[in-house]
Amino acid sequence: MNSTSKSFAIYGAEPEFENPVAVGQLYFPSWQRYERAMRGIFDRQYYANNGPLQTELEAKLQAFLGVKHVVCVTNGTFGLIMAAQALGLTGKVILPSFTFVASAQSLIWAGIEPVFCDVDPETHQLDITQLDSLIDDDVTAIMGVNLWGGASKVVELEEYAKRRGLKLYFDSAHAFGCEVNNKKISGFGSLEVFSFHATKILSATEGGCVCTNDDQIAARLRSIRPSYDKLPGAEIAKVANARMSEAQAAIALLSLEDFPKNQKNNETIFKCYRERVGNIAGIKLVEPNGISFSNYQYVVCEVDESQFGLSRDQLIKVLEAENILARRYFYPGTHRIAELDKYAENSCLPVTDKLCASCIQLPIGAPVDVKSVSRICQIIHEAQLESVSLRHFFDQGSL
Ligand code: T4K
Repeated sequence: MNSTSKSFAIYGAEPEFENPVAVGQLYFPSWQRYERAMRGIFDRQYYANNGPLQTELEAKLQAFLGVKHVVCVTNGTFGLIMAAQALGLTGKVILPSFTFVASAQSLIWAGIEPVFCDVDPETHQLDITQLDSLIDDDVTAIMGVNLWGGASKVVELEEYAKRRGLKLYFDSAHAFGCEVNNKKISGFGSLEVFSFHATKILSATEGGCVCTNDDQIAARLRSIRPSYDKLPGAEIAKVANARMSEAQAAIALLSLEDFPKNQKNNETIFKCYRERVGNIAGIKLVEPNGISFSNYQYVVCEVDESQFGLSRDQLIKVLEAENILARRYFYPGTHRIAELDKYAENSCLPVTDKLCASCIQLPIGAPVDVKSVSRICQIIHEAQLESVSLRHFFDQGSL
């Protein structure tokens, strides 16, 4: 791509990438390994419900994460819904609004009122200094969310929750494999929930797990999951079918085996973005923070419109035309989503609002290599250099 404005695909030129480049890990094992795993399922004639692959996966995850119990489930959202039930939550739960909608929706499914907390402008993680002002007699728990391959202040949150007599758990959908003070995220708070969606570093295509060191919570989770078990000492009011299939577990086992390779590759790609976008005016790369080891699964940048010359949404349109499927995570902010907005009438979330209007997620994982990162960053750089004419193009309503 040369530096003249005419070469942008949004003006009608050929897109930079022939095929769409998605965000997300999008792990696909070799066909041979996949076939071998599926053949085992066919030989055993066993598809789901505590199958041998799910059992093997749970044991391997327990060892990898250094946590006593791993309960694999259909997806991360169901893990969060089950978490609320297993913890016996009632009343209200405080959580950041700057997260995927599933975090708050899990509370609605559990009949709990979400209380939205703002986030730290630098780290994007829950702002612990705001908690005091949000707690009333109905608040029973805090749900921390560990974002962008980083972590919220998990140790401080544990101390805080203990002092205030609140339960604490984490939506760690983005944090698989990350470490805080050289300890794997998995055992902070009463429990932690991971997502194994295809866009995550550990993929089961769809899937997730709940981790806990608490025997009773684990028994409750295992009672809820198959929709009928009543394990001793695990009284629960509601059950659900959240079983993980053997096909999901098969992919997850391969993905776990390849975690070191995928993490390393992400780290290399992330460093390449760091070098390339560092010099572009108005683009600030968010570093994974609060961790001693990151999965580097997310490349998130803040776009400062006044410096960059284009808004975040205009940049996304430029990239989309080039077949780069950058995303505005999280938009519009959980507290602005219909039916959840009613819980935010008295909330004050200026940082969340700013981030929801300015954050862009760029591709990482299997869809990109170092060479394509250079091409993506070059387009962003040229969009900045050509921002006046591109803005004129947008202002004229040409799109
Ligand atoms: N908490 C947090 C903080 C989360 O981020 C999430 C999920 C959850 C809880 C809930 O966990 P899950 O119930 O999902 O396990 C995606 C994912 O669906 C979702 O897992 C993720 N977070 C969320 C942030 O993003 P979408 O709707 O953007 O995903 P989707 O299907 O459009 O895929 C993204 C891109 O990847 C698209 O361009 C298409 C492409 N793609 C996707 C798949 C699945 C492929 O090219 N191939 C594929 O196989 O939500």
